[in-house]
Amino acid sequence: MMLSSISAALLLLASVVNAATSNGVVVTPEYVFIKSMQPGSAICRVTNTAGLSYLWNGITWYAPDGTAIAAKGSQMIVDLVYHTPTATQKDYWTSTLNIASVDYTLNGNYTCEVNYNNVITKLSTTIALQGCTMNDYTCKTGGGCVPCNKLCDGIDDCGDWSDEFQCSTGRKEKKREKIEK
Ligand SMILES: [Ca+2]
Repeated sequence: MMLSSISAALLLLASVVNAATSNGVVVTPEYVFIKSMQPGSAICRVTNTAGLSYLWNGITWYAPDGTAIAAKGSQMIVDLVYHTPTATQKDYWTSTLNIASVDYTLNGNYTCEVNYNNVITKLSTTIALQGCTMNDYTCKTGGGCVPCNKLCDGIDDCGDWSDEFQCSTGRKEKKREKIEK
């Protein structure tokens, strides 16, 4: 009994990791909240569903102003790493966007554009300094910011469930109690 409730809680935690997914492409996290002058990063992952050569190189990250990040110099760096298949999963690539230190000028939506087997997929992640605008909710733990439309949507965007607390329906509070037990 004890074990099953623990694994149920773990399953619930695993299902609330922020991620944007489309066409076998995943960008995590969907929101990156960081302190001023701290590094920020997000990962774009592409599963090799069509069995292409490991030499495939079809990931481009774009900065909020629309320029490809490879051309941006030392402040923003992207890589592309091939991961060999295992008995249980297909091979895949990851491209990590690393921003050495973030100031307000670097806040915004970063887009991972994937050209895989003639299908183009674009997924974004939002990188923002901590310290919220009037349109955001400030998380209780860590002070991250969550857009108001992410409040009470059943997803733990803050990481401490504070964006799912004190919701009028009470439905999400039940979910929160489950985790705490
Ligand atoms: Ca939420």
